[in-house]
Amino acid sequence: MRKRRCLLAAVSAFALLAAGAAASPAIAAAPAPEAQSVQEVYEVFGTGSPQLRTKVAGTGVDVLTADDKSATVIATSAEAATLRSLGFTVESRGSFQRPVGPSAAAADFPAGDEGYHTYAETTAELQQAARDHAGLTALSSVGTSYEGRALNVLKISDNAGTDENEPEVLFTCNQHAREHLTTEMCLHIVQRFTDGYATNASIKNMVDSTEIYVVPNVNPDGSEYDISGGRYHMWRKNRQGQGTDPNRNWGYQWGCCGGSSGSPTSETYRGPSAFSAPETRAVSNWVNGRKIGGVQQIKAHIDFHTYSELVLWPYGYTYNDTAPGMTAAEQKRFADLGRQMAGTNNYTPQQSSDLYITDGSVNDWMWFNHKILSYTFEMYPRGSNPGFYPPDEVIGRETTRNDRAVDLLVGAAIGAPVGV
Ligand code: 0X9
Ligand code: CA
Ligand code: CA
Ligand code: CA
Ligand code: ZN
Repeated sequence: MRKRRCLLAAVSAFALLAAGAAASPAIAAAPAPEAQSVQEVYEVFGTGSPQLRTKVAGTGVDVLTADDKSATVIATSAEAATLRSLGFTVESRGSFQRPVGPSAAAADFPAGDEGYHTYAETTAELQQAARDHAGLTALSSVGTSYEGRALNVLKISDNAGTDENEPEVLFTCNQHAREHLTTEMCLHIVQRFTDGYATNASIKNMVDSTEIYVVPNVNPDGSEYDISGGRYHMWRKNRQGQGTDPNRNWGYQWGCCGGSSGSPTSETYRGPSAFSAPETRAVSNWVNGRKIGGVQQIKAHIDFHTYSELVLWPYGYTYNDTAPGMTAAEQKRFADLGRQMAGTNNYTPQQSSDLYITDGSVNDWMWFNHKILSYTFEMYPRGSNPGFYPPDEVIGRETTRNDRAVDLLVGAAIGAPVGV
C-alpha cells in the first residue's frame, strides 16, 4: 500500500510536468506533432522471470524499473494493448507527454535541484580540477556529440601529461539523458581522486599506479534537452533524429537478440547501424585507440546508470553465463568482483540479462572486443519513487556510497586489492 502511494505521487508529478509543458507558449508553437504521441506510465504485472521481462522490454516500451512483481514503463496506448495481448496485466498510472521540437537548455536544473550540474557547469568543474591539479590531470575530449558538444574526458594520474605504462581505468556516465545522478557520480570520482591525493595515502597509491579516465557526459545533448525550459522531460536517448538509445548502439551483437528496437520512436531504438550515434562512435574509437602495441591499456570500467541499485555484468545479449569470449573462469571473475562491490554499496549483483536482455550495450562490447572488466552500476533509488529525479540533497550520500566499490574496481585493474 505504501509503495503504491509513492508510485502515484511520482506519477502525478509527471502529470504536472505534462500540464506545464502544454501550457508553455514556446512549446505549443513548436511543430512536428507526428514526432510526439501521448504516452502513459503503466505498471505491468506478471514479470516474474528474466524471459518475461525481456518480453516486456522487447515491445520497445521504456522500462523505468522492473522486478519479479512488476515493471514500470512509459508506453503508448497501442503498446499497452500489445502488452495485454501478450498476457500481461497492465494498469495505467497516469498520462505523460514530452515537449515537441528543440528547446534551449535551462540555465540550471529545475528549481530546488540546482545542486545538479548542467553540461556547462560540469565542463567548468573539469576545467577547475585541471587548473587546480596541473600535473595530476589532463583534460581533453574523445570527440563531439551529435549537436557538437565536446565529450570531455579527464585523465587523473601522476605525470598525467605522459602516457605511462600503468593500468588504465575508465568511468563513463550519462549515456542516458535523464540519469543525471550519474554525472554527479563521475564528478565525485574526479573530486575524490584529485582533492584527496595530497592527504589520503590510499588515494595517492591508486592515482600513482593507474591512469584513471572519467567521461561525465556521454550524452550531453540528451541531458541538456532533459532540463530545457527548467522542467524535466523524462528523456532517455540522444538527440539525433527521434533519438537513438546509446546503450543499444554499441557494435557487439548489435540488434541480435530482441534486446533493442528497430523503430525510431522506441525508447530503445538501436539506430540504423552499430555506432550510428556520434557519441558511442567517439567513445568506442577512443577506447580502440587505447590499444597500444596490441595491448588494451584499459583494464576495468564502470558505466553508471540510474536506477534500481544494481551491479550488472555482461553478457546482456544472452541469458547464458558463458558464451563466445566469456569462459566460466572469466564469468566467475565478473561475478566475484561484482558481488564484492555490491557488498560495499548494498546494491544487488547480477548478470545484466537477469534484468532483461539488452543487445548493443556498452559492457558486452567492452568485454568482447577489449577484455575490459566492464560493469554497469544502476544507482539510487531502488524503486520508482523518486525514480530518475531524486532531489539534489541525496547527491553527496549516493555518490559517496560507491567509493569502496570504485576502489575495488581500481584495485582489480592494478591486479591487487587497493584502498580497502
Ligand atoms: O537498459 C539499459 O540500458 C540499462 N538500464 S537503464 O534503466 N539505465 O536504461 C541496463 C543495461 C544493462 N545491460 C547491460 N549492461 N548489458
Ligand atoms: Ca547546478
Ligand atoms: Ca601516471
Ligand atoms: Ca598508459
Ligand atoms: Zn541508463
